[in-house]
Amino acid sequence: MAYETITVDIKDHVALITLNRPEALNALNSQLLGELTTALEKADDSDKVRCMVITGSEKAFAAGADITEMADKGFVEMYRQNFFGNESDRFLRVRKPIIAAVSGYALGGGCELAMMCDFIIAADTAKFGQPEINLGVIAGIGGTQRLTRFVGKSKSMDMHLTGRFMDAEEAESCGLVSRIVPAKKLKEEALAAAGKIAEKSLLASMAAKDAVNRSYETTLAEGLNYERRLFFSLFATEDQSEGMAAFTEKREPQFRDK
Ligand code: CO8
Repeated sequence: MAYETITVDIKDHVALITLNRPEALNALNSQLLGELTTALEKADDSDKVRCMVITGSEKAFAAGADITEMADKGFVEMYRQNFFGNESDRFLRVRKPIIAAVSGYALGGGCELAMMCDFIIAADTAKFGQPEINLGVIAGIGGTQRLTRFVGKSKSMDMHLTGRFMDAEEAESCGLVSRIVPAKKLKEEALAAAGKIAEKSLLASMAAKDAVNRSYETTLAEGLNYERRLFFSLFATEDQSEGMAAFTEKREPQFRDK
């Protein structure tokens, strides 16, 4: 399928998806979100892909939802269309790991998109923000919920109420991003992290993603129970036997996703 607003490169079991609307700083419109979720679903289904990386340009990961697409809409249209809702739901059903590699602006829907990924690697130039308040609205694809879970109530309120931006250092110190790398090395570092993930058993990495995400949805006792069941279930896989045999035989494991 030919995409117009993203590019997709698959190499060494990693799908690199690059947001590509430079004229609008990668602002998210329906077409881009549709293409992005379709590309992720295809990667999720493909035997050639074991991890995905979503990135933007040096100046912007994504500067938010496309304001020009939303400006003239009314409540009824937004509600009937479930604006961005279907794409968000499809995104969250992707089971393989997704890394956000963020350089420059990740604002509004761009910050929310990064937070929907499994973890964020930030360039030292990254700027995160939820500036929707300046437009007379609020975040709409998870910002008030996810940012609060990442950084706590006080900082989340600060970001949503003042619309201020957070730099990479602050984002790392409060747990929004997993690591900071020099901007010039962002793609290389994100692909290296994805490559590491791609070496593991896909069954185990999917289970790890599932279990960590469950921690946001349930009580500690239920989450621990869920984790234990997934842990036990991995003992039905050849990859568990292989991983543990390789350790005792002091060699690299050959995972076969079985
Ligand atoms: N939407 C549309 N176009 C945009 C957007 C955007 N979010 N951001 C930037 N652009 C466009 C600009 O209009 C400009 O286009 P043109 O050259 O045709 O005038 C081009 O990108 C370059 O931008 P600037 O000239 O403004 O670049 P600067 O370097 O001066 O500034 C900023 C960069 C600070 C990022 C600035 O562009 C800005 O403030 N952008 C808007 C940021 C923003 O408010 N984001 C939140 C949008 S609302 C949102 O995300 C809601 C998400 C929830 C949706 C939920 C649905 C259920």
